[in-house]
Amino acid sequence: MAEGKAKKSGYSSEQITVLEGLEPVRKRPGMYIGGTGIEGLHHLVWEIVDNGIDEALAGHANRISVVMLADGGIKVIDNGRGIPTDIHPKTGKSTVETVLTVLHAGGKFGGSGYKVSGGLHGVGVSVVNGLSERLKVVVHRDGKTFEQEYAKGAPLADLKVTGKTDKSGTEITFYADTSIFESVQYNYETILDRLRHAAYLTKGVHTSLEDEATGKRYSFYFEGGIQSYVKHLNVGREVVDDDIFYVDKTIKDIQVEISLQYTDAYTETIKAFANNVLNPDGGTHMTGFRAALTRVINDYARKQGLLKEKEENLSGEDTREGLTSIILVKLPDPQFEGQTKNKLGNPEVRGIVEQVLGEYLNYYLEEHPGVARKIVGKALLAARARKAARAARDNILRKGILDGASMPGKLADCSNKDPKNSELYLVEGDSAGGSAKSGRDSKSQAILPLRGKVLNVERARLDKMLANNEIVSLIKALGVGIEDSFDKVGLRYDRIIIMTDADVDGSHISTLLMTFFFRYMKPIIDGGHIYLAKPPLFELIRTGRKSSVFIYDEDQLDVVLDVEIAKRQKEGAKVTGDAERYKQAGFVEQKRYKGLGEMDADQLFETTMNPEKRVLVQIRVEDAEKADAIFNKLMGSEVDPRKSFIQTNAKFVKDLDI
Ligand code: 0RA
Repeated sequence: MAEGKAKKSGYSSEQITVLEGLEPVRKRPGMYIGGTGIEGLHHLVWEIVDNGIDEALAGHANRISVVMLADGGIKVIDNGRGIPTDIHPKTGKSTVETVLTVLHAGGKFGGSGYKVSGGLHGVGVSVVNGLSERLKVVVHRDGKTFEQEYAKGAPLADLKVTGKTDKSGTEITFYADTSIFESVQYNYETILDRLRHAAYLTKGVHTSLEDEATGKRYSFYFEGGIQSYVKHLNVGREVVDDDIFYVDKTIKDIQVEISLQYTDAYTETIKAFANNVLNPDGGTHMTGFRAALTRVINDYARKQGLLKEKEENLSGEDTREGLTSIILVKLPDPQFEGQTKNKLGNPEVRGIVEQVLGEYLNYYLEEHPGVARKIVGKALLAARARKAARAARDNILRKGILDGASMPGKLADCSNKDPKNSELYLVEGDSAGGSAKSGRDSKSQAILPLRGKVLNVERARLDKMLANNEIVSLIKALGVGIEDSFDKVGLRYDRIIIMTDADVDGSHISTLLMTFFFRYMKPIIDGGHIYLAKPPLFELIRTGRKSSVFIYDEDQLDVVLDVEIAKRQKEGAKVTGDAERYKQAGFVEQKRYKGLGEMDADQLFETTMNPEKRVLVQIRVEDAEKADAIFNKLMGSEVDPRKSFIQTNAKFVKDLDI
């Protein structure tokens, strides 16, 4: 256990604040778990797991296991202290029953009890009980095993001793209420991801997941905690040095853990957590981190004469180029800000993080002069490139290339000038671009063909990007400018639709475009303006082209063939089992489309561009963020992870013909 973490427990039953019954939870589940969809359902699991994590953080548990039971239930086991079993003075019931039936009676809201997991969850195990058809709790404590069962939050009997034990801990099995949740189907990967995270963020904890139905199981333990996390994030990237900086220090009840390592990437990956909850919008811990990093690297560079007296300081951005870091703070009373509570607000955290990183990073650089020189060298290069990029951009802006007055030659614009009724297709290749131009609805649909591999956004700096015609055409066509001159208000199209072949190059180009939008035009993604077009994968041809059926994915192919075969059988047609499935279904041909180029202009419009029939997939920020991560992996300078990545990653590689 790290210093300062294992507080004296000092828990007693009176500390548990009793609020109210569980009725409100069943009436308005959304208030407690966000909703009754798949996310709300998983929230039940997080709630119990987080209680186990709290035990681990308080130094009393090191193992948390989740089992997806074959009968649909979820069982969560921890080896913590076990929920106290004594009679609670306020309720006259056991503390177990109190914790499970009284809202906010987790023992963690009354002040001095140590509560770490914070933020949006931490609503209490009673919420899970209230939303479960059945729940069973088993507690191992003081040499005895206790059990109690509930239905819809109400105890079926008192807590009973059922045996002797030398273990301690809590086991909770619950069956989410099917009359409340839209579905009670849990997702293995989602739970696994959460448990992986928990193991990274809680040093010394083992987490595991088992799915009884499939027999799959997996467990996590990361000796290095967030150091292992940084290592994991940098798989596939060339690191500046193998050594990973790490500090764990507690000042005034605030524990600060930071791990960092530089890579040759041009982007930064910095994740800040408060009490194990990710804060996507940063906050006071992030601010303190940045301040310390900039200061320490500049001071070191000056002291070593790597930065001359007359040279200006390295900017914060320069010092973060290629940086991968995890910042984890733990504090008794986290405050979250902003509409989505995505930002840590506690003002005292800033100075403490700055102090801890300032002091220890400085030691680190002094003790690792080789690493330090490489880090400073990289920041100096970043500064130089930033200046060059600015000069190149200013040059381009001066020439008015991006000013929107002139449209790129390759753009076939739509006649409609109102963005609301305009959309832009970004089409892979000049030939598909040609078909799209002749097939489109020219009133509302504009076409911009993009030739070949657009450009490697990872390696390319803004100056190089602006030297690329395709990118300049794109920026001009959109009318929003770039970087300092970026303004979403100028956006000339309401929908920007990426249309590529369903093959390696196509997925590469769409990943790349999404990465470009993510890095340089995020507000456009936030606004929901970016889409992927889905061209058909198959055409089922009947005699006479008119009655063709276009199919967009393998599942749909199965369904359509099943339906058609059943229909024909019902109509009494002879269906021979040996024939190909499409023949059984009464088609003469099943044609596979490998690319947009195989369709003529009319077909392309009908299958992929016609607003009445086409399939569009809206790109959300999470998708673009994933694209960005995939991009980093694909562009990483090491070959092996790239190869294994392509072999194991389904989504983008699914329809590829490799
Ligand atoms: C109330 C007080 C204490 C621990 C817990 C609840 C507790 C709850 C859960 C739920 C799942 N696993 C859990 N483990 C512990 C403090 C215990 C003490 O003072 O001994």
